[in-house]
Amino acid sequence: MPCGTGLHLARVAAVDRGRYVIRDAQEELPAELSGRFLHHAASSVDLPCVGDWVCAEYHDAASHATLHDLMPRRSFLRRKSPGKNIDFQMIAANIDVAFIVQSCHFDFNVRRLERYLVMVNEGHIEPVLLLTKTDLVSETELQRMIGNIRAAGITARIVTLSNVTGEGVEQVRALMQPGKTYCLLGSSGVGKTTLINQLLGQDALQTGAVSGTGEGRHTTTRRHLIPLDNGALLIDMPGMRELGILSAGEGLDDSFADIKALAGRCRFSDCSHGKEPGCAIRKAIENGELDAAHYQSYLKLKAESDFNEMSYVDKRNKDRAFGKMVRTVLKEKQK
Ligand SMILES: Nc1nc2c(ncn2[C@@H]2O[C@H](COP(=O)(O)OP(=O)(O)OP(=O)(O)O)[C@@H](O)[C@H]2O)c(=O)[nH]1
Ligand SMILES: [Mg+2]
Ligand SMILES: [Zn+2]
Repeated sequence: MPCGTGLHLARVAAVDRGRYVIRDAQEELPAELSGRFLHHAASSVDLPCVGDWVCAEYHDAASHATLHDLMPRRSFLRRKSPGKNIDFQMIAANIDVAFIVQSCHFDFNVRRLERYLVMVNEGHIEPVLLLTKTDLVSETELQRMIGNIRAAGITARIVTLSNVTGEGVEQVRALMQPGKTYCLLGSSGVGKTTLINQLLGQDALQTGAVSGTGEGRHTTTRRHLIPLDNGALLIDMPGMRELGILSAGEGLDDSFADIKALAGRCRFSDCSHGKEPGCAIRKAIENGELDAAHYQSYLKLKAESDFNEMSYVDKRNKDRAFGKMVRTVLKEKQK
C-alpha cells in the first residue's frame, strides 16, 4: 500500500476551482485538500490535477474525502499558463496515450499538430492522431491531409473517423486497453465529446453545435475522467485555445526527430544551418527531402520554448531575490 494507514489510494476524476472529485474502483466522491497539503504546495504544479493518484481519507461512509498526498506522476500534460504569465499549468497526469483530435472540416492544421506533439512527447505520452468528420470531406481531400502530416515527418498512428457514419469509431475502441488512461486533445467543436458518447454507447455527455466555420463553442468546460465498459479510462477535455510551450527541449527533439537526425549529418557539429558549407538541412530542403514549412515550424517552436524558458528562469530568480530581501528585512526588524 503506497498510502498510510487509514488512507485509500484514489484517482482524481475532476477538478473545479479548488474542489476535487475522486474516483475509487466503484464511484466518484467529492474531496478537499488537507490544510497540510495546501501549505506544502510550492506552486500550482504541486496540486492534484485530473488523472493524479492521491491518498484520501474517507468520511461519513465514504460520502466525501480529504486528500493528503500526491503520488509521483508517471507522465503529464502541461502547457505555459495562458496569457502573459510565465508559469507551468498542469493539464492532466498519468496518461498513456493522448488522442490528438483535428476535424478534417476547417480545423485541420499541421503546424498546430506539431505543437500538440511537442506537448505530448514532452510529457512522455504516446500520441495517436484522430481525424474526425470524414463524412464532410472527399476521400481525395482526406488523403491529401494525411500526405501533409507525413510530409511533416510525423510518424504517429493516424485514425480517420466519422461520428456520423460511425466509420473508424471501432478502430479507436480497439486501440484502448483496460487499465490504461487516454485523453482527447483538440480545438473546440472537433467532436471529442461526441466520440466519447459513441464509445459509451449513450449520450451521457453534452455536445455542442459548431458555427459555419466549424468553430466550436466550448461546450465541455472541465476535464473529466470517464471509465469505459472495457476498463479503459478516458479524459474528456475542453477545447484549448492557447498552447504555449515552455521548457520543451525533449518534446521538440522527439517531435522533430527527422530534423535532429539531419542536423547530425551537417559538416560542422555547431552548424546553424545558415550559410555554412556541408549543411545537411539546407541540402535536404533544396532537394525536397525536408519540407521547408516543417523546418520553419521547428525554429518557431524552439525560439518560443527558449524565450519562455529564459523568462521563467528570470522570474524564478527574481522571486528568490525578493524572498531573500523579505527575509533580510524581517531579520533586521527582529534585531
Ligand atoms: N459531420 C460531423 N459532425 C460531427 C462529428 N463529430 C462531431 N460532430 C458535431 O460537431 C459538433 C461539436 O461536437 P462536440 O463533440 O461537442 O465537440 P468537442 O470537441 O467536444 O468540443 P468542446 O467540448 O467545445 O471542446 C456537434 O454538433 C457534433 O454533432 C463528425 O464526425 N461529423
Ligand atoms: Mg466537448
Ligand atoms: Zn546545418
